[in-house]
Amino acid sequence: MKNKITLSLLAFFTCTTLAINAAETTPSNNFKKPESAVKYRQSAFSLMAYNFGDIGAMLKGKKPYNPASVIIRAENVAALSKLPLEGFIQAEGLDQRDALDKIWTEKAQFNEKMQTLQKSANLLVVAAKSGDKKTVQKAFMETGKSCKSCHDDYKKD
Ligand code: ASC
Repeated sequence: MKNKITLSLLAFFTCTTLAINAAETTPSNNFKKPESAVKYRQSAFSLMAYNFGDIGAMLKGKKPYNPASVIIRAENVAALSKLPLEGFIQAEGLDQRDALDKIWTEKAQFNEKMQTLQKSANLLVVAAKSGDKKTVQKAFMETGKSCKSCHDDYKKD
């Protein structure tokens, strides 16, 4: 009985702590003006494309394949993939650049796609650390698919 109570308490505190940590990972935004949000997300996407693109260049043989560089690039992509979502805000008269309006009416689906990107980028890090080029190739394609899936639905072409 005592053990059961201890376990329940432990489960309760663990869940509460996890919930608090999850809330901490999505800070409320600190943009001074709405345009800064657009700039922020576009910068994150640019940096992601640069780092992701370099893995692509190595996989395609456009430059020598360097497993240590792939790990660094993949870690950068994974960290950067957490950033853009914060920059998707709505404001009166804000030029949303290449973001389609339906992002706002389908925000839950959009958020989910951003999470899929984050998950695939995390798997790209795992793949990179395996040191196996074929595994990296597969994870790279999966991450690229996550990018494309969101572009197809939510990006002006
Ligand atoms: C890239 C890049 C993207 C994605 C996308 C994948 O290298 O800049 O936006 O991959 O093209 O389909």
